[in-house]
Amino acid sequence: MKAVFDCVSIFPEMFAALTGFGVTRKAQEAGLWSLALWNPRDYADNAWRAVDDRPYGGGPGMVMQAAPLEAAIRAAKARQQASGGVTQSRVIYLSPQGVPLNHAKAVEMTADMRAGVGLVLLCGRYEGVDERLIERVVEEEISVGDFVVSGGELAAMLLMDALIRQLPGALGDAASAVEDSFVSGLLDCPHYTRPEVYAGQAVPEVLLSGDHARIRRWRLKASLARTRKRRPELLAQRALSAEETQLMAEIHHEQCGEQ
Ligand code: 9D3
Repeated sequence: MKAVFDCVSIFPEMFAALTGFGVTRKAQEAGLWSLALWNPRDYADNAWRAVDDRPYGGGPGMVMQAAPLEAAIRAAKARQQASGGVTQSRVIYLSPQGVPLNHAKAVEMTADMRAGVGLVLLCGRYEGVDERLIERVVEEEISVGDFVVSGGELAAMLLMDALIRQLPGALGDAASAVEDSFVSGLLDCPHYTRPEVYAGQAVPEVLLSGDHARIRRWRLKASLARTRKRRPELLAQRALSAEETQLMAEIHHEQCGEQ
């Protein structure tokens, strides 16, 4: 089943970042996913196509009005149901107040899409959208992290990219998605390519050895050391194998020796 996305946005042209480039473009050309864009301005009831107004209660900025957003979302849902294959549409509002996106969530959502769930992604601008619209039609709110961006479009594209690259056949090398950082619960190891010496820095000798067992162990150790240094909370959430425990002990001793 093809993954079906519909995005509601006043800046539909932004989505060319996904449809025009790289893995996501190739996957769309291969028919693995489809996208339809819905501009709420097309559903505005005024000649100047305004879809925002001043907030009740006062304060800075503007709020997106419920009616044109609801009309665009209904049109998106109708297209999904008619597209064939979609058995259920899920309306998601990308919002700073949402549940933070993570890899486990992305895996779950990709599985849902493969099983026939179409996503309708609502992208807000200005200060946000009228709460009554959220109560009426939004099923889930998702944030992409604890930082502020200018609107929901880039967040929607991050989410879509994370889902699309997991679709079977989306990545040239089938192994890439499984070996990804976070799939293993660890940060990735360093990577090197030609030349063998760059700016006086040589590639670690082990990577030139051809000894695949040693290389695998070196990479695992480098991943563990990086994760311990940069993201210790990831290690706290994850069990270690016997080999990983051994490597962590080595890392610990080497760090002590550096003091
Ligand atoms: C002063 C209150 N701000 C809310 C935290 C105002 C505000 C900031 C940014 C209102 C809307 C936005 C636009 N952001 C998004 O639409 C957004 C977002 C984000 O800013 N961070 C992380 N994830 C997301 S998903 C959508």
